[in-house]
Amino acid sequence: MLVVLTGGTGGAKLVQGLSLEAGPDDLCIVCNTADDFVLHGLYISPDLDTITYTLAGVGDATRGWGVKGDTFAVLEWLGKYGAETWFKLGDRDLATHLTRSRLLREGWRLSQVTERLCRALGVEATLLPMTDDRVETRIVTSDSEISFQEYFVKNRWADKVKKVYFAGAEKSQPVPGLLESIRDARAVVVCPSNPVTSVSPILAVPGIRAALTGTKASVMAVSPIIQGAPFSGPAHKLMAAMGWEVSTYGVAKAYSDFLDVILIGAEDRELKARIEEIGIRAAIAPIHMNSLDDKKRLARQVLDLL
Ligand code: GDP
Ligand code: FO1
Repeated sequence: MLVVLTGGTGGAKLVQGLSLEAGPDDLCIVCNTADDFVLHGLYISPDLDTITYTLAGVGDATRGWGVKGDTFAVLEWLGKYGAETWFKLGDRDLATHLTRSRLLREGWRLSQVTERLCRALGVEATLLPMTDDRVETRIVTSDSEISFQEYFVKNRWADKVKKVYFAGAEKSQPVPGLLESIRDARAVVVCPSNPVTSVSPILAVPGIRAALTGTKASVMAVSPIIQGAPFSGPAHKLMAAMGWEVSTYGVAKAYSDFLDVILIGAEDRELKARIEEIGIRAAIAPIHMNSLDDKKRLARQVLDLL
């Protein structure tokens, strides 16, 4: 199988292309869960939901999250009661969080809940949360420590970040079958997801990084950075906070212990030699995904290179 590591919005674009080009049966998608949080007493798993909705064909591709055409009546009434409304939970999306939260309370594991939600929405690919344990991205600023959603959505990534860490990661375990999937993969693809807050939490789950280093399968990444800037979101700020070079080279370096190939934009062609000096092949391709055709074309390129 093709094993794919991903976060939410950026990763979902390539996942959609790969599902269309390789077929959903060939995909084992390992998804970040360190963005998960509890709001209104509900357990919310944004990246899992973005991937599920995208593959089910019900995702809002313009926003990159939530359900296409969703309404916000419940949120409006929550506001009347003084509840927090900065995180825009749609009415249909809320059904997902209600169901997930109930099943978790009943003792189901997150991976079991995910499988149930995927089947209910007709998703044929295998979607695995990176862990069934609670791992939480924490953002340390000069005067506080906040959750990822507070940093990303509530504060619109305006805080100056001093440190990022993944609470609970050391004690977490990969979900059953995940390490074996990497070991037996025909190839592994690291999506163009935020390297600090989407891919690093997956790598922080004990055993996953070693499985990637040890697998015989070739491991390829698509860069989320072009000309020193992300296509969207705060990856540049977070990479700088980690002390990484903010470039496609910085992404390749962060994955250098397990990466064989990285797809980079033509605009970054002058970085090719530096990347290849650290033992990673750099292949040039159009890595933007603004349309469904872009997603399919990039996915085809990834599959051809593998
Ligand atoms: P999140 O969980 O919602 O942050 O989503 P991801 O971590 O999966 O994706 C965020 C990353 O996707 C950002 O760092 C963007 O630079 C990257 N991204 C968004 N659109 C594109 C695109 O069209 N092409 C590439 N190569 N990367 C993209
Ligand atoms: N992102 C936003 O920027 N604003 C929102 O109000 C928002 C709501 C939301 C609701 C459900 C969901 O699954 C995701 C949502 N996101 C929202 C996406 C956001 O959580 C991030 O894109 C990811 O967590 C980053 O990985």
